[in-house]
Amino acid sequence: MAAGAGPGAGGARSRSIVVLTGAGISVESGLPSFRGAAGLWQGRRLEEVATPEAFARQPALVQRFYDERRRQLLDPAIRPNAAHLALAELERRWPDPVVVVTQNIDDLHERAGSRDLIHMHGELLKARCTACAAVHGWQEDLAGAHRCPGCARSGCLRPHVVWFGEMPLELDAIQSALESCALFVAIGTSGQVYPAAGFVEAVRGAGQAHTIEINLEPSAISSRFAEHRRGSAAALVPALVEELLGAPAG
Ligand code: BJW
Repeated sequence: MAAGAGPGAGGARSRSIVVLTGAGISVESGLPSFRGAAGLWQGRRLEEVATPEAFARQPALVQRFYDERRRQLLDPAIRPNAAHLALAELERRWPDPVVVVTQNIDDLHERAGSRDLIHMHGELLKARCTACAAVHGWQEDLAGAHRCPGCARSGCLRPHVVWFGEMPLELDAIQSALESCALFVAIGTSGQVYPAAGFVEAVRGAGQAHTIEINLEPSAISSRFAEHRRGSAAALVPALVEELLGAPAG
């Protein structure tokens, strides 16, 4: 059980919750993970397409990778699953902040209703101008000639995502949420990509928070968590949320 994280537990201490999500939470919505059997794209490893160097070398190929994923995300069949919905319900009903830090670039958390949400690796439905740095909502393919709606230069738009070697977004806000939380839950992430893989260590270093990993299988950092729940996110996250919301106050 999530020690100290039940409503009312811990006296005046914050009972805020930080949830880190990875590709595994969206698998049951129909979006593939990166490192599973189906996680390759045209026989390429993610590291071959998700770097600034790859984009400089083969921009059309990298744009195509994201264009395909954007089209898939916009397919009406892709919808938030029970895990996304349960986290949104937790945020609505929990008396203290519930911050979802997602490594995912899909928009399934916001569609489910999460509002206190950080997309640390960017968002697929946004494009960024490499000339003026403006970020724009974007639903079309980026391959081909587009003008930046801000500065009107053409050929400067790239997906608003964080590639290997680039700085993840909102790290200061994430760090302060990690330092003050009473419960940290990591859902569906392989623990192979930093700095996200180091968050559990930051939480442990800060003191009192309970830590839970939810995953089909042990991740690369499982040993750093106090509690492990093995199984699918769509089954286990609603169960955890029900447990938390049902915990007696006081
Ligand atoms: C289920 C499930 C179900 C399946 N239910 N579970 C320290 C040590 C070593 C290296 C580094 C280090 N610090 C930095 C680095 C370098 C690098 C890095 O980590 N490299 C590693 C490969 C070693 N990191 C970076 O370059 C980062 N930048 C950076 O560090 O800047 C400098 C800095 C320094 C100091 C402090 C702060 C910053 C940037 C990383 C950017 C990652 N970008 C990508 C692409 C984003 C765009 C896109 O989506 O295309 O982000 S890579 C890719 O991996 C994507 C994901 O968000 C990320 C993590 O993947 P995730 O979510 O874990 O997915 P999977 O597929 O790996 O795992 C799925 C899991 O779900 C599995 O465990 C399944 O079992 C499980 N699962 N179905 C429950 N139904």
